[in-house]
Amino acid sequence: MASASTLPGPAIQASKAALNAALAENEIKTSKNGDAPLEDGEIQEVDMQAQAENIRTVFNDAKNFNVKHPLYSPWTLWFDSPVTKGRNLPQTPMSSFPQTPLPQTPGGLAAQGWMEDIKRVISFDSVEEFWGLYNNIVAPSQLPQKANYYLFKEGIIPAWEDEANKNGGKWSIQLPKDKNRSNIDKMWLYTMLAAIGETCDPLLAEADQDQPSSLITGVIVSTRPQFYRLSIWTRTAPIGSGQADDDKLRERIEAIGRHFKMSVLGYNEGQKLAGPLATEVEFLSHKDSEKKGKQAKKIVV
Ligand code: MGP
Repeated sequence: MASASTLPGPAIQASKAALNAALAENEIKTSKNGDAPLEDGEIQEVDMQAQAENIRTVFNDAKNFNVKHPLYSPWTLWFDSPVTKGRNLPQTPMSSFPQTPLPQTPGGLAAQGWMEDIKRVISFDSVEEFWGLYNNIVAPSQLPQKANYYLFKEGIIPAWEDEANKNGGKWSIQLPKDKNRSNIDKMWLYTMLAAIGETCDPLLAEADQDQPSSLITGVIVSTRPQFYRLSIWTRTAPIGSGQADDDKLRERIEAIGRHFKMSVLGYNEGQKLAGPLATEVEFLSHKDSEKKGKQAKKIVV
């Protein structure tokens, strides 16, 4: 997999140190060996034990690791807040601002207005880079009002219009700020870990051949004046046709919602969450979100 990394700061320094260490080691081995090139058909003997001993993960050496743990797929973090609105932000150590161009797909073009203020922060494809990023960005509890982090699979923009989202929907929960200020950072961390660890879609293994990969396209945390919102976006949404395929999809979508509520956020099955400024964990298709709630068919777990 080609590296999607654009990490700055300590994470990139650690990666560079690891790379330099690996190159230096390789140079030493080559000069020690100094072997003649292999003849046709000759087999190179490999000292597997020596190779294994050279592997240093982040657990062995936090600065000079030379092996990273790849994720199932690369992810991109996007961000918007009142500060990014209508502005081309300067290059900073933590960002690849100004904005990178959107894909020239019909979805990319249709979403241009919506995406104007949403800035692409960074892409990553390993566990180590994820932690490098996480340790260097502002936590949701410290963000200004009306800000959003969007963590989406690389190549999918955080917009209804993207091909991967246009037939999908979102599970979301709204949490009053006063009661959740101390929980929201952990909840967002667990939501991101479930996404990048690909555990959000529990029925994936039983999925039909036409839906072989995870239904999750991205996760979002939003800060609003009086509440936080966490969302998980899916590629598809049941339409309530009563057909067997649609019923099966609804089961899979509901399993995502239950996993989100219980395993990620830590609530109990059947626990009532709605109240002033709070909602249940509920699902809405993007098409219904666009209609702004008119005839919306919510699923609640
Ligand atoms: P929001 O920010 O998801 O909802 O969408 P919220 O928090 O209830 O509203 P806010 O005003 O407090 O931010 C707000 C509005 O942004 C929607 O009603 C749409 O008009 C627009 N919008 C949201 N999303 C996710 C999209 C999108 O993907 N594409 C487009 N074109 N507009 C969107």
